Amino acid sequence: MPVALITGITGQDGSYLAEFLLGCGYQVIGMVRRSSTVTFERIKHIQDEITIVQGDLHDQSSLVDLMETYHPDEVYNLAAQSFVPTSFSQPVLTGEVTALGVTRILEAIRLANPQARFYQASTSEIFGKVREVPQCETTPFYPRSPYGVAKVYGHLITVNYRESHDLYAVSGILFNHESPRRGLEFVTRKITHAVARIKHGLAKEIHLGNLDARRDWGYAGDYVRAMWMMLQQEQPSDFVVGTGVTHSVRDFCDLAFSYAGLDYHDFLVQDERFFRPAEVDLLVANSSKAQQQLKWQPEVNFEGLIEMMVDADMRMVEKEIE
Ligand code: NAP
Ligand code: F7E
Repeated sequence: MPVALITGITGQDGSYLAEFLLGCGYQVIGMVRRSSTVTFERIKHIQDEITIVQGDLHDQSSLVDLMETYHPDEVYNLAAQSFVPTSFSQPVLTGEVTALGVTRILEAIRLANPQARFYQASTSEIFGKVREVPQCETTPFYPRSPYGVAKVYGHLITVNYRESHDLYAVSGILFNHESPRRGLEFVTRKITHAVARIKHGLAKEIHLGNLDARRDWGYAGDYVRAMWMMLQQEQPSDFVVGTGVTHSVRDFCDLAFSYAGLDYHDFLVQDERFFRPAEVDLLVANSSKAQQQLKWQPEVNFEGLIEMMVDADMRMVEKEIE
């Protein structure tokens, strides 16, 4: 039975990846950080099938211990401070976890488990103020937030360990991917959750920032498959993963409200608090390398994603008011 270690298993992607790897017959070890309350909401349905262990990307010895104890065949580093606005207010913490945390886990692998295959959760945020459209593996980086800067470090240190220490280490440059398990502060989930609350009379408006920003939004369940595929190749290499289609925040809002029979103009309040000091205006992926080499294709499109998220939030709100 192959063994996979997932950091960030309590997050959106961690939960989908754990489900996927269990389905492939893996023993799944999920690293969680200590907290005073339980953070297993997204994995409670599979909790009995996975091994939960404590560790933290701040703490080198906890990572080395995990490598020595479990000798995972595959390590997926999904843990990060992943919310862009928080990276502006907590830039040092973001650098510690999202940047240096990658070196700590690579060091643990190098010292205690060098045969492991390593996946780093890289991001389209490294392209930031984009130098070309669409963006592919060779597009120059121009991050626009402390999060993006930290992820550039994580990306390049992964390449460096591959080239210097002969590790099988890859960075998956994933564009935005969403789901009913997306954190409530991210714009897609903030919108679909608001749609459900407004529809049920629990809220009257939604406050948003920049409606003109464009993103290439896909479904998280599709993207975790690509992570696994990257670790099954003969040679390690980095891949861009996205749908190749871009939409504005306004488009997302329009479709989500319309799907529930509402007009977003009646509920939207533009709010300065949600604008960013520097914005990423346009992201759209050129995933031809992933399509050709990995044979990866997304299965859920933009409209399907919005419907899935609105439906799930409607069910959630209905349960709350039962
Ligand atoms: P998420 O929902 O925010 O999950 C982040 C995870 O990291 C959580 O499990 C969190 O644990 C954990 N974590 C945070 N700090 C930690 C620390 N110091 N030590 C150990 N664990 C820590 O993120 P996601 O959307 O699933 O994304 C997964 C990864 O892909 C992240 O690295 C993100 O930056 C990257 N990424 C995401 C997207 C996207 O569109 N979703 C696109 C490209 C790249 P708690 O539950 O305890 O907070
Ligand atoms: O913002 C605009 C905002 O926070 C998307 C993370 O997973 O994907 C994610 O980062 C856009 C931005 O995601 C609000 O200005 C408008 O232009 O949903 P988001 P993100 O910043 O793209 C990348 C790939 C990652 O790697 C990250 O970890 O929406 N926007 N009004 C708003 N955004 C938020 N959050 N809230 C608003 O009210």
